[in-house]
Amino acid sequence: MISVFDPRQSAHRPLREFHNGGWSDHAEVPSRATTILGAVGDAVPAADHGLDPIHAVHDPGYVTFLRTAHARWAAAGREGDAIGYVWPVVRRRALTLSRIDAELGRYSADAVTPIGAGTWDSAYWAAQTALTALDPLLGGTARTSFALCRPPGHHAGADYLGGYCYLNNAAIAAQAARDQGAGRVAILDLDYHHGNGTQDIFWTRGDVPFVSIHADPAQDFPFFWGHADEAGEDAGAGATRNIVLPHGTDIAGYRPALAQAIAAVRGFAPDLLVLSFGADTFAGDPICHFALETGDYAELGAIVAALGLPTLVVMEGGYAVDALGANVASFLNGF
Ligand code: SP5
Ligand code: ZN
Repeated sequence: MISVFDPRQSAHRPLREFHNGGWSDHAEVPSRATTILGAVGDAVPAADHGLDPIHAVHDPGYVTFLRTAHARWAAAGREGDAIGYVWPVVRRRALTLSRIDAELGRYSADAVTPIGAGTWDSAYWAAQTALTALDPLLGGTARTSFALCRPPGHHAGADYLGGYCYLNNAAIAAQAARDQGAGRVAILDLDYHHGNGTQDIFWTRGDVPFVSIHADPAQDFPFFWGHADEAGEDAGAGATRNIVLPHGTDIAGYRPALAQAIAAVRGFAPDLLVLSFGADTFAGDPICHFALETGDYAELGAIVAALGLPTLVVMEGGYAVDALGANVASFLNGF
Protein backbone atom coordinates (compact mmCIF):
# COMPACT_ATOMS: atom_id res chain seq x y z
CA MET A 1 0.00 0.00 0.00
CA ILE A 2 1.25 3.50 -0.84
CA SER A 3 1.65 5.73 2.22
CA VAL A 4 2.00 9.51 2.16
CA PHE A 5 3.51 11.49 5.02
CA ASP A 6 4.80 15.04 5.09
CA PRO A 7 7.22 16.13 7.83
CA ARG A 8 5.82 19.67 7.80
CA GLN A 9 2.87 18.22 9.71
CA SER A 10 5.09 18.10 12.80
CA ALA A 11 5.20 21.92 13.09
CA HIS A 12 1.83 21.84 14.88
CA ARG A 13 2.57 21.47 18.59
CA PRO A 14 -0.51 22.35 20.61
CA LEU A 15 0.53 22.97 24.20
CA ARG A 16 -2.59 22.30 26.22
CA GLU A 17 -6.35 21.97 26.05
CA PHE A 18 -9.14 23.16 28.29
CA HIS A 19 -11.16 20.27 29.66
CA ASN A 20 -12.96 19.36 32.90
CA GLY A 21 -12.51 22.91 34.17
CA GLY A 22 -8.78 23.12 33.75
CA TRP A 23 -5.79 22.83 31.47
CA SER A 24 -4.20 19.52 30.59
CA ASP A 25 -1.37 18.53 28.28
CA HIS A 26 -2.65 18.31 24.73
CA ALA A 27 -3.42 14.76 23.58
CA GLU A 28 -2.77 15.39 19.87
CA VAL A 29 1.05 15.33 19.95
CA PRO A 30 3.52 15.32 17.02
CA SER A 31 4.91 11.91 18.03
CA ARG A 32 1.57 10.37 17.03
CA ALA A 33 2.49 10.76 13.38
CA THR A 34 6.13 9.79 13.65
CA THR A 35 5.32 6.59 15.54
CA ILE A 36 2.81 5.62 12.84
CA LEU A 37 5.42 6.40 10.19
CA GLY A 38 7.88 4.11 11.94
CA ALA A 39 5.34 1.29 11.89
CA VAL A 40 4.25 1.63 8.24
CA GLY A 41 7.79 2.05 6.89
CA ASP A 42 8.27 3.92 3.64
CA ALA A 43 6.18 6.95 2.79
CA VAL A 44 6.33 9.57 0.05
CA PRO A 45 6.03 13.29 0.87
CA ALA A 46 3.02 15.35 -0.15
CA ALA A 47 2.86 17.16 -3.47
CA ASP A 48 1.46 20.69 -3.37
CA HIS A 49 -2.04 20.82 -4.88
CA GLY A 50 -2.54 24.44 -3.78
CA LEU A 51 -5.47 26.14 -2.08
CA ASP A 52 -8.15 25.44 -4.69
CA PRO A 53 -9.11 21.97 -3.40
CA ILE A 54 -9.18 23.37 0.16
CA HIS A 55 -11.47 26.21 -0.93
CA ALA A 56 -13.73 23.64 -2.63
CA VAL A 57 -14.71 22.55 0.91
CA HIS A 58 -13.81 25.40 3.30
CA ASP A 59 -15.03 29.01 3.42
CA PRO A 60 -12.21 31.30 2.17
CA GLY A 61 -12.79 33.65 5.15
CA TYR A 62 -12.19 30.75 7.50
CA VAL A 63 -9.07 29.68 5.62
CA THR A 64 -7.66 33.21 5.83
CA PHE A 65 -8.47 33.28 9.54
CA LEU A 66 -6.61 29.97 10.10
CA ARG A 67 -3.60 31.16 8.13
CA THR A 68 -3.29 34.47 10.00
CA ALA A 69 -4.80 33.84 13.45
CA HIS A 70 -1.61 33.04 15.34
CA ALA A 71 0.28 36.04 13.92
CA ARG A 72 -2.63 38.31 14.86
CA TRP A 73 -2.75 36.75 18.34
CA ALA A 74 0.96 37.47 18.78
CA ALA A 75 0.55 40.99 17.38
CA ALA A 76 -2.12 41.59 20.03
CA GLY A 77 0.58 40.87 22.63
CA ARG A 78 -0.55 37.36 23.58
CA GLU A 79 1.75 34.47 24.36
CA GLY A 80 1.41 30.80 23.48
CA ASP A 81 -1.43 29.30 21.47
CA ALA A 82 -4.43 31.27 20.22
CA ILE A 83 -7.66 30.02 21.73
CA GLY A 84 -11.17 31.43 21.93
CA TYR A 85 -13.04 32.27 25.09
CA VAL A 86 -16.38 33.62 23.80
CA TRP A 87 -18.67 31.95 21.29
CA PRO A 88 -21.70 33.31 19.42
CA VAL A 89 -23.71 30.13 20.19
CA VAL A 90 -26.66 30.36 17.80
CA ARG A 91 -28.74 32.85 15.87
CA ARG A 92 -26.46 35.87 16.17
CA ARG A 93 -26.41 37.96 13.00
CA ALA A 94 -23.37 37.88 10.72
CA LEU A 95 -21.06 40.67 11.84
CA THR A 96 -17.86 41.96 10.35
CA LEU A 97 -15.39 41.03 13.07
CA SER A 98 -12.01 42.61 13.64
CA ARG A 99 -10.79 41.51 17.05
CA ILE A 100 -8.86 38.20 17.10
CA ASP A 101 -10.83 36.96 20.14
CA ALA A 102 -14.11 37.51 18.30
CA GLU A 103 -12.87 35.68 15.23
CA LEU A 104 -11.59 32.80 17.38
CA GLY A 105 -15.12 32.46 18.77
CA ARG A 106 -16.72 32.76 15.34
CA TYR A 107 -14.57 30.05 13.78
CA SER A 108 -14.17 27.63 16.71
CA ALA A 109 -16.44 24.90 18.05
CA ASP A 110 -14.51 24.32 21.30
CA ALA A 111 -11.50 25.15 23.47
CA VAL A 112 -9.51 21.96 22.82
CA THR A 113 -8.24 23.08 19.41
CA PRO A 114 -5.61 25.82 19.85
CA ILE A 115 -3.80 27.58 17.02
CA GLY A 116 -0.02 27.81 17.37
CA ALA A 117 2.73 29.22 15.17
CA GLY A 118 2.99 25.99 13.16
CA THR A 119 -0.69 25.07 12.97
CA TRP A 120 -1.51 26.47 9.53
CA ASP A 121 1.54 24.87 7.92
CA SER A 122 0.74 21.47 9.37
CA ALA A 123 -2.98 21.65 8.57
CA TYR A 124 -2.14 22.72 5.01
CA TRP A 125 0.28 19.82 4.51
CA ALA A 126 -2.15 17.37 6.11
CA ALA A 127 -4.70 18.34 3.45
CA GLN A 128 -2.01 18.02 0.77
CA THR A 129 -1.12 14.59 2.18
CA ALA A 130 -4.70 13.40 1.66
CA LEU A 131 -4.79 14.86 -1.87
CA THR A 132 -1.46 13.25 -2.75
CA ALA A 133 -2.62 9.85 -1.51
CA LEU A 134 -5.78 10.21 -3.59
CA ASP A 135 -3.91 10.72 -6.89
CA PRO A 136 -2.84 7.10 -7.54
CA LEU A 137 -6.42 5.93 -6.86
CA LEU A 138 -7.82 8.36 -9.43
CA GLY A 139 -5.02 7.50 -11.85
CA GLY A 140 -5.77 3.79 -11.47
CA THR A 141 -2.22 2.91 -10.39
CA ALA A 142 -3.27 1.80 -6.88
CA ARG A 143 -6.38 0.33 -5.24
CA THR A 144 -5.63 1.48 -1.71
CA SER A 145 -3.50 4.23 -0.22
CA PHE A 146 -2.83 5.63 3.23
CA ALA A 147 -2.73 9.34 4.03
CA LEU A 148 -0.82 9.76 7.29
CA CYS A 149 -2.52 13.05 8.14
CA ARG A 150 -1.82 15.14 11.23
CA PRO A 151 -3.52 17.17 12.55
CA PRO A 152 -6.68 15.12 11.99
CA GLY A 153 -9.66 16.57 10.12
CA HIS A 154 -13.09 15.03 10.66
CA HIS A 155 -14.36 17.50 13.29
CA ALA A 156 -13.57 20.55 11.10
CA GLY A 157 -16.54 22.00 9.23
CA ALA A 158 -16.63 24.34 6.25
CA ASP A 159 -16.07 27.33 8.53
CA TYR A 160 -15.01 26.04 11.94
CA LEU A 161 -12.24 24.18 13.73
CA GLY A 162 -12.82 21.77 16.62
CA GLY A 163 -11.86 18.43 18.15
CA TYR A 164 -8.14 18.88 17.35
CA CYS A 165 -9.07 19.45 13.64
CA TYR A 166 -8.55 22.50 11.38
CA LEU A 167 -8.96 21.41 7.75
CA ASN A 168 -11.13 18.40 6.92
CA ASN A 169 -8.64 16.19 5.10
CA ALA A 170 -11.14 13.43 4.26
CA ALA A 171 -13.75 15.89 2.98
CA ILE A 172 -11.15 17.73 0.88
CA ALA A 173 -10.06 14.44 -0.70
CA ALA A 174 -13.65 13.28 -1.28
CA GLN A 175 -14.54 16.59 -2.94
CA ALA A 176 -11.37 16.48 -5.06
CA ALA A 177 -12.32 12.98 -6.22
CA ARG A 178 -15.78 14.24 -7.23
CA ASP A 179 -14.23 17.19 -9.05
CA GLN A 180 -11.95 14.84 -10.95
CA GLY A 181 -14.73 12.60 -12.16
CA ALA A 182 -15.58 10.06 -9.47
CA GLY A 183 -19.37 9.69 -9.62
CA ARG A 184 -20.18 8.88 -6.02
CA VAL A 185 -17.69 8.94 -3.15
CA ALA A 186 -18.68 7.34 0.15
CA ILE A 187 -17.03 8.32 3.43
CA LEU A 188 -16.88 5.68 6.15
CA ASP A 189 -15.76 7.09 9.51
CA LEU A 190 -14.41 4.57 12.05
CA ASP A 191 -12.87 7.03 14.52
CA TYR A 192 -14.14 6.69 18.11
CA HIS A 193 -15.74 10.13 17.81
CA HIS A 194 -18.47 11.24 15.43
CA GLY A 195 -17.08 13.05 12.38
CA ASN A 196 -19.37 16.04 12.79
CA GLY A 197 -17.46 18.28 10.39
CA THR A 198 -17.63 15.75 7.59
CA GLN A 199 -21.33 15.12 8.20
CA ASP A 200 -22.01 18.86 8.20
CA ILE A 201 -20.11 19.46 4.95
CA PHE A 202 -22.05 16.82 2.99
CA TRP A 203 -25.37 17.00 4.93
CA THR A 204 -27.50 18.16 1.98
CA ARG A 205 -25.74 16.15 -0.73
CA GLY A 206 -26.42 12.70 -2.09
CA ASP A 207 -23.16 12.35 -4.03
CA VAL A 208 -20.96 11.95 -0.92
CA PRO A 209 -22.79 9.66 1.52
CA PHE A 210 -21.43 9.60 5.07
CA VAL A 211 -21.53 6.52 7.32
CA SER A 212 -20.08 6.62 10.84
CA ILE A 213 -19.65 4.30 13.82
CA HIS A 214 -18.83 6.13 17.05
CA ALA A 215 -19.36 6.51 20.76
CA ASP A 216 -22.88 7.63 21.60
CA PRO A 217 -22.75 11.46 21.56
CA ALA A 218 -25.11 11.46 24.53
CA GLN A 219 -22.06 10.22 26.44
CA ASP A 220 -19.13 11.71 24.58
CA PHE A 221 -17.65 14.48 22.43
CA PRO A 222 -18.95 16.07 20.16
CA PHE A 223 -22.30 15.81 22.05
CA PHE A 224 -24.36 17.94 19.62
CA TRP A 225 -23.86 15.73 16.58
CA GLY A 226 -23.90 12.11 15.53
CA HIS A 227 -27.15 10.90 17.09
CA ALA A 228 -28.73 7.88 15.41
CA ASP A 229 -31.66 9.86 13.97
CA GLU A 230 -29.45 12.29 12.01
CA ALA A 231 -29.82 11.15 8.40
CA GLY A 232 -29.21 14.16 6.13
CA GLU A 233 -31.56 16.62 4.44
CA ASP A 234 -32.70 17.75 0.98
CA ALA A 235 -30.69 15.91 -1.68
CA GLY A 236 -28.76 14.33 1.19
CA ALA A 237 -31.84 12.87 2.92
CA GLY A 238 -30.90 9.28 3.80
CA ALA A 239 -27.25 9.74 2.76
CA THR A 240 -26.00 10.18 6.34
CA ARG A 241 -25.99 7.12 8.58
CA ASN A 242 -24.97 7.23 12.26
CA ILE A 243 -24.38 4.04 14.24
CA VAL A 244 -23.82 4.74 17.94
CA LEU A 245 -22.23 2.39 20.46
CA PRO A 246 -21.92 2.54 24.25
CA HIS A 247 -18.77 2.98 26.31
CA GLY A 248 -17.00 -0.34 26.77
CA THR A 249 -17.70 -1.66 23.25
CA ASP A 250 -15.25 -4.42 22.29
CA ILE A 251 -14.83 -6.33 19.02
CA ALA A 252 -17.92 -8.44 19.72
CA GLY A 253 -20.00 -5.27 19.94
CA TYR A 254 -18.20 -3.50 17.11
CA ARG A 255 -18.53 -6.36 14.56
CA PRO A 256 -22.32 -6.10 13.97
CA ALA A 257 -22.07 -2.30 13.79
CA LEU A 258 -19.40 -2.60 11.11
CA ALA A 259 -21.54 -5.11 9.21
CA GLN A 260 -24.38 -2.54 9.21
CA ALA A 261 -22.06 0.23 8.12
CA ILE A 262 -20.60 -1.87 5.31
CA ALA A 263 -24.10 -2.77 4.10
CA ALA A 264 -24.98 0.93 4.10
CA VAL A 265 -21.86 1.83 2.11
CA ARG A 266 -22.56 -0.95 -0.37
CA GLY A 267 -26.13 0.30 -0.77
CA PHE A 268 -24.83 3.67 -1.95
CA ALA A 269 -22.85 1.89 -4.74
CA PRO A 270 -19.90 4.29 -4.55
CA ASP A 271 -17.06 4.46 -7.06
CA LEU A 272 -14.54 5.31 -4.35
CA LEU A 273 -14.31 5.01 -0.57
CA VAL A 274 -12.67 7.51 1.76
CA LEU A 275 -12.10 5.89 5.14
CA SER A 276 -11.61 8.17 8.14
CA PHE A 277 -9.66 5.87 10.41
CA GLY A 278 -9.11 6.57 14.10
CA ALA A 279 -7.31 4.16 16.41
CA ASP A 280 -8.90 5.84 19.45
CA THR A 281 -11.28 2.84 19.63
CA PHE A 282 -8.32 1.01 21.23
CA ALA A 283 -8.78 -0.41 24.74
CA GLY A 284 -5.75 1.51 25.99
CA ASP A 285 -6.70 4.91 24.59
CA PRO A 286 -6.24 7.51 27.34
CA ILE A 287 -9.20 9.74 26.36
CA CYS A 288 -11.71 7.26 24.89
CA HIS A 289 -13.83 4.33 26.10
CA PHE A 290 -14.00 1.45 23.62
CA ALA A 291 -12.09 -1.80 24.02
CA LEU A 292 -10.65 -2.91 20.66
CA GLU A 293 -7.32 -4.74 20.77
CA THR A 294 -4.39 -4.43 18.38
CA GLY A 295 -5.22 -7.69 16.57
CA ASP A 296 -8.84 -6.60 16.07
CA TYR A 297 -7.78 -3.85 13.67
CA ALA A 298 -6.60 -6.42 11.11
CA GLU A 299 -10.13 -7.85 11.11
CA LEU A 300 -11.64 -4.39 10.55
CA GLY A 301 -9.20 -3.73 7.71
CA ALA A 302 -10.06 -7.03 6.02
CA ILE A 303 -13.80 -6.35 6.30
CA VAL A 304 -13.44 -2.91 4.70
CA ALA A 305 -11.12 -4.29 2.00
CA ALA A 306 -13.76 -6.91 1.11
CA LEU A 307 -15.93 -4.07 -0.24
CA GLY A 308 -13.55 -4.20 -3.20
CA LEU A 309 -13.56 -0.43 -3.65
CA PRO A 310 -10.62 1.86 -4.39
CA THR A 311 -9.99 3.13 -0.87
CA LEU A 312 -8.20 6.13 0.57
CA VAL A 313 -7.46 5.61 4.26
CA VAL A 314 -7.15 8.98 6.05
CA MET A 315 -5.66 9.07 9.56
CA GLU A 316 -7.86 10.70 12.21
CA GLY A 317 -7.52 10.12 16.00
CA GLY A 318 -5.73 7.69 18.31
CA TYR A 319 -3.94 8.83 21.47
CA ALA A 320 -2.32 5.74 22.99
CA VAL A 321 0.96 6.74 21.39
CA ASP A 322 2.91 3.66 22.51
CA ALA A 323 0.47 1.30 20.75
CA LEU A 324 -0.55 3.60 17.90
CA GLY A 325 1.97 2.37 15.35
CA ALA A 326 1.07 -1.27 15.95
CA ASN A 327 -2.68 -0.53 15.80
CA VAL A 328 -2.46 1.37 12.51
CA ALA A 329 -0.11 -1.21 10.99
CA SER A 330 -2.51 -3.98 12.05
CA PHE A 331 -5.40 -2.20 10.32
CA LEU A 332 -3.46 -1.53 7.10
CA ASN A 333 -2.06 -5.08 6.99
CA GLY A 334 -5.64 -6.35 7.26
CA PHE A 335 -6.18 -4.92 3.79
C1 SP5 B 1 -9.79 13.54 15.89
C2 SP5 B 1 -10.18 13.24 17.28
O1 SP5 B 1 -10.12 12.09 17.71
N1 SP5 B 1 -10.54 14.26 18.06
C3 SP5 B 1 -10.94 14.04 19.39
C4 SP5 B 1 -11.32 15.25 20.11
C5 SP5 B 1 -11.88 14.89 21.43
N2 SP5 B 1 -11.67 15.88 22.41
C6 SP5 B 1 -12.38 15.64 23.58
C7 SP5 B 1 -11.85 16.18 24.70
C8 SP5 B 1 -11.19 16.02 25.72
C9 SP5 B 1 -10.34 15.18 26.46
N3 SP5 B 1 -9.06 15.72 26.64
C10 SP5 B 1 -8.27 15.12 27.64
C11 SP5 B 1 -6.84 15.57 27.54
C12 SP5 B 1 -5.93 14.86 28.45
N4 SP5 B 1 -4.58 15.26 28.26
ZN1 ZN C 1 -11.45 10.57 17.68
